[in-house]
Amino acid sequence: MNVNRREALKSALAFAVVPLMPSFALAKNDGGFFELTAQTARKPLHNVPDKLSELWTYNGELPGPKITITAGERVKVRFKNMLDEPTSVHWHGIRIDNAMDGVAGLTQEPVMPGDVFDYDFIAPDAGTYWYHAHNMSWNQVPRGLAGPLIIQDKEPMVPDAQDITMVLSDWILDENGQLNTAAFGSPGLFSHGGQLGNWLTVNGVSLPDISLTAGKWHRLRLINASSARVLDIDPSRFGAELIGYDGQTFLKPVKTEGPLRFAPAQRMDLIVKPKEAGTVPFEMVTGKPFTFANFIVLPNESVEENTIDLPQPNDLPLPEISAARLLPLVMVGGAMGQLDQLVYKGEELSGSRFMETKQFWGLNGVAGMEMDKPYFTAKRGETIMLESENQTAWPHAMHIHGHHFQVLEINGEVQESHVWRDTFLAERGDKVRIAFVADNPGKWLIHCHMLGHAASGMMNWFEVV
Ligand SMILES: [Cu+2]
Repeated sequence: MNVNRREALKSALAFAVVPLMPSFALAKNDGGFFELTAQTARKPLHNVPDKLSELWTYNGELPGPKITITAGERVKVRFKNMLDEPTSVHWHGIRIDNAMDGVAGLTQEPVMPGDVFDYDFIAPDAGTYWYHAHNMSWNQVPRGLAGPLIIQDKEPMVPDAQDITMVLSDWILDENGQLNTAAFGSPGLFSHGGQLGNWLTVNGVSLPDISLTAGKWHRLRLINASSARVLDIDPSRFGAELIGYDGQTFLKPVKTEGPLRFAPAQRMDLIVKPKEAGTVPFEMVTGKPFTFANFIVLPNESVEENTIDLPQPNDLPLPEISAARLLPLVMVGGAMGQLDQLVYKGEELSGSRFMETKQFWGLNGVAGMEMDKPYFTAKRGETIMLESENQTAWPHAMHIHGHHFQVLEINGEVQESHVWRDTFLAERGDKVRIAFVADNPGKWLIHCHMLGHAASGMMNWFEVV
């Protein structure tokens, strides 16, 4: 982000009316279905008037409308595709019925232009989740096809007004501040860090003000909807404490120190009770802190209790470590990596074949997936332990569909708290050991959530029978 443009943006913002928080909740129709339509819409990404971008949206909104439902309830969504390209909707992080997982080509046929598909599933676990396109994700998500899915606790910990969802997105903008779709799918981006944007928004707005009230507890639900950018967020800089990751709340709040790496697709739940009125920046703290939203703390006479009870954690199946099947998950490839060690559709890739196939990454030496050859097949109820090793020069955010897993060890260090995740970040050289109970029957993806990496090889599937 160049400084001049930022200055220009600031002066433009001084005259723009910035909504405190867009209202983007979704209502149900008579049949109990939420109506969700993929459609184009022209929106500003940078809030400079006249510089609109043609985006692909859900219901013309950015991000997609917030779908809120209570844990254990049925989610019914009538999805209509009004785009010119087939698409599908994935409900990220939900331990969902396989047929509803929304993976075009694996769990369903893509929804063709003009067609309708009914998603109908039980959302068993409370927490912060999101939904996004899962057909050519590398092209569809960074055009805007993503939205929040909030599974509310049966007894919400704070009132609605203090329960704040923040969808963090980065965008690839050109020098005019418009979406630069010409850069999408470039082999250069795919083979390096992925499609990194150069502009950040919160809930689709550049540098929004988000109102909090002094003396009151707020829950902040952060969703990293970026295509590849790992954000560094430091909750201690604005007095917040961490209460959960990827939809799963902890037993008690954790005071963190310094930046937390926040990978694409991950969620971070925080609580904060601001002491006094004022403006507090919300920053990305990679290098020099960069403010991309401001908390406007409003004055208030009364002060709530010093502590707040966290919701009951979800009841997830505990891995049986002694009986676990250990499998390797070796990430290879990419620029400055082991490109010569990849096999794609049974053929060893070399030389010009990388550019022809656009496959640059692999898991266990294999680029992409073969429909007749799962990475592994698990017996329902079996504990699977994955020993991942990132042998590439780049970070990867590995997502497992349909299951949550516990992070057991990072670089040989046993993780005492065994945090639940659905997406884990593996930095260059990292060895991460995770375990989960494969208890959800069906065909499930495991892939990097740097969407360009997934499209260029870092994707496979497993089956639970
Ligand atoms: Cu990756």
